[in-house]
Amino acid sequence: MSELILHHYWQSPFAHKIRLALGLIDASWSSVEIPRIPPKPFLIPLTAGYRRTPVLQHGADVFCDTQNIARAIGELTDDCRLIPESESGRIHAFTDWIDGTVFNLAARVILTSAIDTAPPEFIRDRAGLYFGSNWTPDGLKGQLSGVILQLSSHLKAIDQGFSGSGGFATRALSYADISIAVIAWFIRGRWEDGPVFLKQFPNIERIEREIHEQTTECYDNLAGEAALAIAHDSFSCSSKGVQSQIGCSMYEGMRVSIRPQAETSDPSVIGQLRYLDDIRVSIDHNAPEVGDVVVHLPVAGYQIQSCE
Ligand SMILES: N[C@@H](CCC(=O)N[C@@H](CS)C(=O)NCC(=O)O)C(=O)O
Repeated sequence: MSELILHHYWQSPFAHKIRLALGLIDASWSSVEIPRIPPKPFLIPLTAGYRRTPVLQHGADVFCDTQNIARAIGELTDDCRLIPESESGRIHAFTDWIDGTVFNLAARVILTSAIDTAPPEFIRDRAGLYFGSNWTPDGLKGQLSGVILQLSSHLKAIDQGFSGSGGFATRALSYADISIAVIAWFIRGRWEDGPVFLKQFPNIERIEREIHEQTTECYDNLAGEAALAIAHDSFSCSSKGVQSQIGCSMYEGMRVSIRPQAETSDPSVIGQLRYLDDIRVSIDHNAPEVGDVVVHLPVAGYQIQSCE
């Protein structure tokens, strides 16, 4: 069994990003398969309510959101190939934009195209997460052409950003290239026009191919109950302390709620503030199934609010 435990399901594009990230640095991991829609009984006790996929567990430390997970993989494995220090700002800014703007457009195209065929409860769940509460099937269908145009405009810009060989931000392939490859993998596999659509972007297709050729998949399977037991038997040594910020009044031990900034149906994550810097927020959480754990989220893209 590996110390890195990925809670995921195989169809998830964000989880695929992390599987590829682990694969690009030859890291081995344990796979806990979780359901595609709630309830997620072996995930929620660990995450203080965070329900998205994937989640990376390392003992009693629980890392949510792929931006944060990619960073954590570098820290936990001491391997900076995914996000080389000198390019870290550029890679994070770029992948943040891909995960938000570009992924959201791709998800709109794929969900709209599947609206009459996918299980209704799946469409309802995902539309609530990605489009907020005011969506209608006809509204989504009416916007489809405009959404495809936006998606192709962004992909064209990315495609033109490559200089013939190597990666987008670095000569060797990095996390930025993985993010691009996953968008292509998602569009190719889930939208029937995807393979033809992608032919317009030869550099993106090259990166998708090279990333999948250069990654190994080294994992074993672990039951959800066993992962909870590992958290229960572990102790987090993660940092404590709250960095001060102008105009901001947060302190260690404060009870906070954390949720995505966008309008979504995600539940809030609630706990005691343990650590906060420019990049990461960590909370102490306790549940009978896992004992004391620390849940880590990124600051960018999440609203942290006092519950006191
Ligand atoms: N910002 C999050 C987004 C993750 C996300 O939206 N994942 C999708 C799966 S690809 C999800 O959680 N879907 C709902 C679910 O699995 O319950 C991240 O980077 O990890």
